[in-house]
Amino acid sequence: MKLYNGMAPNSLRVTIFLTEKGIEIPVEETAPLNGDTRTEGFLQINSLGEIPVLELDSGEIITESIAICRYLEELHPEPPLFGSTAVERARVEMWNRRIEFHIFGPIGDVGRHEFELFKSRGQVAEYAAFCREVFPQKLAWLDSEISDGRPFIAGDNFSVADITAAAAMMVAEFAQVKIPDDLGFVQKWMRTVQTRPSFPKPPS
Ligand SMILES: N[C@@H](CCC(=O)N[C@@H](CS)C(=O)NCC(=O)O)C(=O)O
Repeated sequence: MKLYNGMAPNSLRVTIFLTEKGIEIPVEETAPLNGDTRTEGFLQINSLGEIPVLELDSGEIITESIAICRYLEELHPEPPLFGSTAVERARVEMWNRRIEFHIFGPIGDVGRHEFELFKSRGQVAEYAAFCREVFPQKLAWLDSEISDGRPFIAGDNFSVADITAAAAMMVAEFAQVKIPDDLGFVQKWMRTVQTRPSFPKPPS
């Protein structure tokens, strides 16, 4: 197996997942900022020109961070990061999708329509500004959802939904979008996940 991965939010999801599982896979460093994902060679591997990409020993290619994580969960079920029971698995799926659409979506679109990397692909400044407005509203929604005191987004256990949300927060940090101070539950959740050994340490 080989993982094409690099410094990018969706790649980080897989990196955190691997560390949580204690799995090591050979990594081919692939830097979107250097154009590595848009070379002819890489486009043969993933026609969308994106990382992460998992290449299996059979040569089969798996893209999409969540699909890669799911495959790895099948091979290494412990510790479970997609839930252990039917209802837990449904809850994790539900929350992962909610986070992808409502949290990662708007902040990802800020990046897509503002960051230098995407300039040549067309950017709509008004849309980026709109997403900057929407993001804190969505965080307020998340804050009220987790105000029941659960430690993690999908309940009592750390899961891929937390990893997806944490990656979104890293995009927010890069885009210099602050989590509002009055969102105490989201703030508390951030502090909890940031202390996990699998999380990159913020620069001191
Ligand atoms: N839905 C995909 C998104 C992958 C993606 O957007 N990857 C970005 C980095 S976070 C990328 O490689 N971009 C390079 C480019 O657009 O050139 C996933 O979850 O893996």
